[in-house]
Amino acid sequence: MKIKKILVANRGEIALRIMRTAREMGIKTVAVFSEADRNSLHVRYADEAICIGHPLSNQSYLAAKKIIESAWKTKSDAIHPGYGFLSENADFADDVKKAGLIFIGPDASSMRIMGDKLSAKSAARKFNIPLVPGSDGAVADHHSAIAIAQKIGYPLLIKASAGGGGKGMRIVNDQNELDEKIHLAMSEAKSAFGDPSVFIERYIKAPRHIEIQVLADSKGNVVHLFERECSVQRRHQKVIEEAPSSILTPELRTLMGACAVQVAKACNYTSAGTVEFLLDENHNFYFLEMNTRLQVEHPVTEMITGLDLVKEQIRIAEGFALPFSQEDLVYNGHSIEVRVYAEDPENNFLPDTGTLLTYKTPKGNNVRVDDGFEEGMTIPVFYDPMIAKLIVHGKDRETAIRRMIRAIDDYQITGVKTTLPFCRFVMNHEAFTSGNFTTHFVQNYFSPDKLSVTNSPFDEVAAVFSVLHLTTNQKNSPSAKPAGDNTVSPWQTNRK
Ligand code: MV4
Repeated sequence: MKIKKILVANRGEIALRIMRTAREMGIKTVAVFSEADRNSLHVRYADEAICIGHPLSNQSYLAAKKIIESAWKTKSDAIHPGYGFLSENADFADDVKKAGLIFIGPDASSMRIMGDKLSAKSAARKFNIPLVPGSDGAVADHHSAIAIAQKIGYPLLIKASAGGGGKGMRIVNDQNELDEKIHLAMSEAKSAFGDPSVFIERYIKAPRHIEIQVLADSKGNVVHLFERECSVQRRHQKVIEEAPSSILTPELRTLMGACAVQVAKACNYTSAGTVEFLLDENHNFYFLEMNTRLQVEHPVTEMITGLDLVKEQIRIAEGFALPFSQEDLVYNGHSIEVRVYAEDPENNFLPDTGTLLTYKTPKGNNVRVDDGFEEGMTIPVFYDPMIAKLIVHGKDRETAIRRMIRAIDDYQITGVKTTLPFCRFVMNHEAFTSGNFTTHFVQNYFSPDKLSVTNSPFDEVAAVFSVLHLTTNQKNSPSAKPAGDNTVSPWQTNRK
């Protein structure tokens, strides 16, 4: 079925990003907004806009009934949930369908399987996906917990089945701690999620977080769009993402990609989804969980594949088969994204909401800024303090890092503190530039005093290069080709 009008049940940069693609496809757009977002860009950009209530999320962007009624009122055919808010709410996906509307995302049944970590693991187990050694199901009692712990060894990790994204996890160093930590984890899980089920896994000490983007249509075709490296995180909040990962070999990429496709098949997935893996120091990988939504960091995948993931989601929701097979898919170059938050990295990343007195985004070749603000706008206190995503592409990782540093330097924001200086610190850090880092990067290397050091390790290299450049230019003809990025078109091999 051809979709003619989409209601976007979200706000900020992702609402705008979805509407742009809809517009390119000739699809009308409807914005919903809270009273705090009356003057925001997604409201102005949409063809129609409906106020759905009070600034508090549970009275606006989480108010499923009001959103579905807005879709009816505007005669929308479909709802795109973006990320966060209702995007992984299976009941909402069901209600949208029952209301005669298309939910642009997976089926509620896939969301339910993957929303519960234990059912996700048992679905994956049936498809022989590598899992972290641990309990096969919820921890039943004291004796079975001790038996499992002895089998897998310490340290181990207790996780809440209803958790995810790091919520409700506890490390257990030895048997003395086991009982107490299980009880703590269970009561925490019960009060946080209403479900006390916990399970045990071996604790992987210094992993990398690698996730695979998948696309699945309603005809049973599933492909992967390679990986994203998301190891640079702070308190389970991703800060920097890149594609490809500097640590994967082509063989490992193919293997993990094939596993991700199997995970998608294990829950009859459709639409765009992400399969998360941990990679240990011996390059063993383990399936962790699946995110059943479009992710914040999806642009790095778009930059290296030339695809528009929202367009693919919409085409899949319309019932079309994927227009490519796995063999058609190639990636080109390297892409990095940094998240620009209104947070003060010198003050424990405290949210710093306020007005963007100066707001000038970086421009130029292979720089993309996905944001939802303009100069003079105020960042509302009610929502996530992300101002923008800054994304670059380059022919290789070093080019992308240099471009990112340039773009960070070109970004001008005053009025609120941002994480840009922190992102510059990461780009310049030897552990990052060498590719030799883990999920402990921030904990291992960052302290606020590091932000005053602005000299790049590239500065020295750049100085050497400029001397070399001068000497070679004297020898070469002035028409010598500049070292541009576009020697190969990234897009020509992507589509049949
Ligand atoms: C783990 C782990 C080590 N061992 N599981 C954190 C979020 C959730 N998706 C799973 N997480 C982890 N699970 C085992 N068996 C370490 C983490 C973890 C982590 C994972 C990915 C990215 C950043 C992280 C930071 C701390 C802990």
